[in-house]
Amino acid sequence: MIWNEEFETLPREALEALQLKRLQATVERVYVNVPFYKKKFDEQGVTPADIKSLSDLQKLPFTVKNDLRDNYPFGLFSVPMSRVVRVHGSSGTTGKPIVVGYTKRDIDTWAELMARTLTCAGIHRGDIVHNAYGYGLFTGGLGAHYGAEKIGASVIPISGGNTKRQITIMKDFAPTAITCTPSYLLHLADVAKDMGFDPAVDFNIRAGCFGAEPWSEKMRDQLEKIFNLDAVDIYGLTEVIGPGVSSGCLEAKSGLHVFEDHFIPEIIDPETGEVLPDGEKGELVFTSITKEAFPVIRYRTRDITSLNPTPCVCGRTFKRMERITGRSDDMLIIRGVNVFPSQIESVLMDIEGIEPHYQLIVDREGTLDTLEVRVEVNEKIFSDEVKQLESLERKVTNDIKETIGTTCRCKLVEPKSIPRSEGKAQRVIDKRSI
Ligand code: DLL
Repeated sequence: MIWNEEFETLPREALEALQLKRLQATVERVYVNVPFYKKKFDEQGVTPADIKSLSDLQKLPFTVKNDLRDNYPFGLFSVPMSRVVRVHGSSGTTGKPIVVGYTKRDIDTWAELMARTLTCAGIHRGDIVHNAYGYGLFTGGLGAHYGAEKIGASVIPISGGNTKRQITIMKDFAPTAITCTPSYLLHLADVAKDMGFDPAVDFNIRAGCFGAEPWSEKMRDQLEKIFNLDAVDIYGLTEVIGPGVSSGCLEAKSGLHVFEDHFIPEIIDPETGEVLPDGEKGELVFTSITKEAFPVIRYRTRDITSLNPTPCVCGRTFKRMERITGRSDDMLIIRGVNVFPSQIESVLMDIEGIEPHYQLIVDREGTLDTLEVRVEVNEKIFSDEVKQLESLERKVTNDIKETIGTTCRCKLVEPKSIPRSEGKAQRVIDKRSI
């Protein structure tokens, strides 16, 4: 099922005409209302009147996260505070959070986009949605909440944390759908098992929208099996709106449809800023074309993916972005080799006896980078003979070397010894930067 048939299946030509109209209005809006954009456009020698076609977007300068920090907290808002009905933010790893604002219409737009997203995952009126994304400044909780209400589902606004209570509620309220980070779903499964439940049998959940962090196809298979549900990948970021920027679909489970009537995606070479053709991998850039309070122009997400314009079996005409392999700032460079944590995850998920809980510890010995892969094994293997553990460690090391081309040290650890997350998992500890 498609939530908004009219827009989600627009033929390309009509979609592009709509995008151009909306882009022109947005560029005009920020030029007039946000001194930061006016200054940047003036420096680049471009005015709103220069945007005559979609390809003219390339004349506009990029916006980066530091621009948001420099204008903290409300400097990039393009409406007066009296029209802002909500703010959200994201903390990131350094310094102050970045702050974004929404008008009443922006909140409605966002609810519409999340209604589309939930529908993409096969969630409808009549479903009971266990919403375990965090409520608060983070966009996950309230984003999914408004979308679920819009489609007429019954929302359990459980937020993250207090995991045992979540399991009891999952049993008693019998939700049919769940929304949370993939790593939290894993944690929910473990706690449920500890409490004596089999998530595939004892719960009623058949669908879920998972995102906010990178996860692999292998992890999808595993989560689907553990809970006996269909798992759809959903993507978004605070700066652009929150979740609801793109969504996988139940029919194809291959790539995420970018809601292009609201956001124009581009893929650029992160080094040169040059726009790359569809199919090529690079950094994802978004321009929002309907937002009022906090439009962004050519915002560099740092997320690495490619765009696929081929039609999808689900009937949606929007381009699909490939599953995010990682952020360019999460990409580890180990002795000159580029490594994404999700590549290592894929290798680990293929090995019998290995649990999907891992952490990568990067350090430096002298001038040499070191990578330690700490990963849990199941109870049975852990209590096996030392020899068995050693041979499994060798297998992990070899498989990783074969896939990513770099040598790591593998440390198999006891079940439940890697810290669990209630939101985004911390997969990498890079001691080189401490
Ligand atoms: O994580 C918004 C969100 C909430 C998305 C709930 C999906 C579900 P931020 O906290 O600003 O916003 O983090 C955005 O998270 O730039 C990506 O690096 C990463 N990310 C989000 N979704 C995915 C995904 C929310 N499906 C940053 N796959 C983004 C991989 C993702 N990475």
